Amino acid sequence: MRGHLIVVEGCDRSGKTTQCERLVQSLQEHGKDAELVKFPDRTTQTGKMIDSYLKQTSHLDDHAIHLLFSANRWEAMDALKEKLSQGKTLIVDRYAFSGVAFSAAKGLDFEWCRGPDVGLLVPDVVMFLDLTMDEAEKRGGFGEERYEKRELQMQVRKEFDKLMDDTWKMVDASQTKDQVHTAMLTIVNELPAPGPVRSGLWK
Ligand code: NYM
Repeated sequence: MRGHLIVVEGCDRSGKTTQCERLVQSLQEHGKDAELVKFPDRTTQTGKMIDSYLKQTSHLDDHAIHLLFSANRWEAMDALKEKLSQGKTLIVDRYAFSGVAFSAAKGLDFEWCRGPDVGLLVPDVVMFLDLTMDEAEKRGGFGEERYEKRELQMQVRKEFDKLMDDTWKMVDASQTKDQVHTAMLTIVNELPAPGPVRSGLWK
């Protein structure tokens, strides 16, 4: 049986990365072949350009960086497909939904933003770690990277709303770390057995 493709999305400071790591660890401890995948993957050629853009050491046109984020996903697709077919469950920290939400929040056309990612692998579930901006700020404020500003994050949240459908699972990220973890683990454990790997996101 193939593995599940599980996407975790949320605004910055929602605890996503910590929870993704913990989820993978828990699944492995329960004997599941699970692996963490993170977008952007900052190790590849496109990832290095994205990294320097995010760290504000380079400037790129908004459209160009949007396409780079998408390319960074496309170049990973064959390998991810192969892993899923081998039975690996993939926990994906950000995906095309972040791509659209962040670029549209900057003012790019929403439909244009979806275009480059049309056809990517379709996740079996998207979990959204939901946290209000006040709660996010209580966690020590945002960092130094591009996009880590209150106004932009508020707009990102609105763009995420437009992308949600009934396959998404909302997780209240204001709970304790243990509660969030349990909620995520329950969602994963309740997923139905997956069918064949599906390409064709947003088709
Ligand atoms: N981001 C992430 C985008 O703008 N577009 C994308 O397609 C993706 C995957 O990059 N603020 C933004 C969201 C984050 C930033 O992500 C880096 P992270 O998870 O902080 O490394």
